[in-house]
Amino acid sequence: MKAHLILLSLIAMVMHPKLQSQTFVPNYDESKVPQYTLPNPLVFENGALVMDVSEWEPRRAEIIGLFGSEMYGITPLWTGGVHGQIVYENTNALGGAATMREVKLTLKYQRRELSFYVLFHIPNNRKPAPLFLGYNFFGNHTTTPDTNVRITTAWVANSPEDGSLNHEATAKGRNTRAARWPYEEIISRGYAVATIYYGEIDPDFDDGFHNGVHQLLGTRRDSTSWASVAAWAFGLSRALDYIETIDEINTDRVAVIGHSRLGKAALWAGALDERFAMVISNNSGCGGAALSRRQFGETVKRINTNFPHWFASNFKKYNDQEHLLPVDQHQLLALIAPRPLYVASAEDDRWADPKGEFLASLEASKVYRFMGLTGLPVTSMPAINRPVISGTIGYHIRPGRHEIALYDWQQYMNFADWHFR
Ligand code: GTR
Repeated sequence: MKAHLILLSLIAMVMHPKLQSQTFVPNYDESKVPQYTLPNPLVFENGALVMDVSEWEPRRAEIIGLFGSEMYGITPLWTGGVHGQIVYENTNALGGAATMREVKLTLKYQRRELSFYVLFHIPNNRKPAPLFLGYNFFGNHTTTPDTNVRITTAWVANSPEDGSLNHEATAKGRNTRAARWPYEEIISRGYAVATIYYGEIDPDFDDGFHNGVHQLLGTRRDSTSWASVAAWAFGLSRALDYIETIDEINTDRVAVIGHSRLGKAALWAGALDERFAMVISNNSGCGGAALSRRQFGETVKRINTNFPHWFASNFKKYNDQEHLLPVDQHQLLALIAPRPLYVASAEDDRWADPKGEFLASLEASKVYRFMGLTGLPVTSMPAINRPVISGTIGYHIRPGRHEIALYDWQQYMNFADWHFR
């Protein structure tokens, strides 16, 4: 009996996700990448070829359906309202170069409401201005020294350096993430920029979908219901609903941008919502721009174990079974076509699989070329610090770690100058 119990507790220990993640050894050896065949974005599920550009739309819908049911979950149709209220404005920000504005957006659906805050910087000398829209990780107040910018009251990940303890943000976090938001540089180049704290849309823990937009829309979790990445993507579209009403913004020139998990959200937002004129993925990795089938660095099983709320529960079917996935991430990138797309990697960010991000971009190029566009204008991975910006798909790999740096922003603005000229 005793031996029985010991055996049972041993099995329970081995099955425990924490322990499993401790024993996970990521593959960083290119020679150990398995052989794989990628699904062809230009072949329908019934095997028929996509013959001309007019057939891309139905094929695109098919791919969106597969990503929805098998990976990100299916985003419900939005029939609610979006109401904006300016809560703070400084028309003389950044030495007079910009108007800084904080807007409280309230989503109304049936009798429920959810509010979140968008922090804008808009150049005073260029109107309407093209805009970069992206989430931040620790609250809008962490992107600026301005003490008028509200400290988020939403759940935040604990991060002593960002002043967040017990899942609450504090004034200590003010300006800690300014390096990720080079406002002065962005404004001086004639772009507007807007950011939102992602946790106000859906808190980043496994809450059984009882908070954020899941709660707003009354979602019950089942195998295909939209999970957190999809919820964050949805929030970007609702912010765009409001942005479209602002005269100072050129609403045909809105780029959606995101780093890491927020890069995954930016890609899915850009895939679903064609109003985004450009999509930028910074180190988005597994579940973002990197090919799942390579199993290099973070894998499907590892991401589903560590972050069980990011993807639809159906995605767990593909733990250690990447070859069975009906889609891979090059198809996510292809959904952006014909709009410009930029994918960026960092040399030391092996966890996000830089090569897998590059190869997905290269494969997605086939759809761009099918449309008569260049896609990625190179066939092999560019050297470090040799950004490729002259195609419809841009790519760079820079030295250093998993981060969004000024260098990355500079390339995105060069790419935007090229396409938004
Ligand atoms: C990691 C996760 C990545 C990436 C990253 C981030 O822990 O494994 O997929 O999303 O977090 O968002 O910083």
